[in-house]
Amino acid sequence: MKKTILIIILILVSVSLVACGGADEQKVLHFYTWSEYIDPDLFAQFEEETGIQVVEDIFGSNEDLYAKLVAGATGYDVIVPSDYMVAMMVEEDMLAELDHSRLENLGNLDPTFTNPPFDPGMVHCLPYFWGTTGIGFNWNDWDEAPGSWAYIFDPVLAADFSGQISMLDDMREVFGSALIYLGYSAGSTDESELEEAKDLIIGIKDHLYSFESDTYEDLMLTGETRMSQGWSGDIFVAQGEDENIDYIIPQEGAVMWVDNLCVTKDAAEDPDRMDMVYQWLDFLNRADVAAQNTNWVWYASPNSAAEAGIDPEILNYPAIYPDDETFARLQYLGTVGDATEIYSRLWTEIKSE
Ligand code: N2P
Repeated sequence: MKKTILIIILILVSVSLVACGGADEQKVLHFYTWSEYIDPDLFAQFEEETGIQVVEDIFGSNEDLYAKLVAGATGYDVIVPSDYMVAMMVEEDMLAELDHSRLENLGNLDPTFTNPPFDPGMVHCLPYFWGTTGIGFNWNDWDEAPGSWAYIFDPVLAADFSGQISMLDDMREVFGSALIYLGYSAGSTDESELEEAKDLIIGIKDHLYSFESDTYEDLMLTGETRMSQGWSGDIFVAQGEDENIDYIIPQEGAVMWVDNLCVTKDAAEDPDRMDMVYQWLDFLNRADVAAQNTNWVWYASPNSAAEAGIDPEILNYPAIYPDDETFARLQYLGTVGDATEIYSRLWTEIKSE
């Protein structure tokens, strides 16, 4: 009898210990980002140094990220919107302000990126990576690189790879490239230009394998696709597995973007969450960490202190760190204000065609 009582007491004590969690409760930070956009070893390294576990969740486009937050998703601490989306989120008061005095490694950032037009003075966000949106291709199919958007947007040329071309599942990126090919601004708000771009995209839709943003580089590796509209680093990572895969910034020009580490308003309400946020941001901004991260993702880093640790092959790669002549052909997507509705309507038409 005594034994039974003892066992019951023991069970009750252990249950209550588990329920309370005690002082050992796992600290968790929620990071909402693009696919394959961080060296996964950095999660373990950060947890070892700080005891904070980072839980990663993936979105496929700025619009998906925005829709999720607007629909009321809570729990995300650090998110990674691009330039124009930062501007939209700031305008809609969706981002926390950063206390720069809590970020020791801010000085590592290249001054080119520390006063961006979409968030002057980095009041809300820190630059994470930047890159371009061009064409991925396979050298087995070409003697000369396909240096024009015509290889995707001209239906006669696209027919050569019918069913083997992918485009990003990303409204602004798809319109951006089409508008550049047509000679318009990548962030046009002119309805007739946007209609023309829509017709162009619908005109080649039958030749597309899919609109795909998360695994398109894998489709190139398996050979299911031979060409893709894609982001520089993703395609270079695929090149690491198959040297015939390559990336080009077309002659007509291309979109460039800066993705940023931003903090949700939701996190800002909780000082404990903000403690973790500042540790995470400062960790990612450390020179050795930023270098390791670039060496894994193959995107250009806005962290100049990291350069010493970045693989020289990456630093000297003109499609990653473009020369002045190429740079002059790059455009930001930019905010489009109310024209977002036109984009969404035309994008739906494209998707449902
Ligand atoms: C990485 C995606 C790059 C983000 N897979 C483009 N803004």
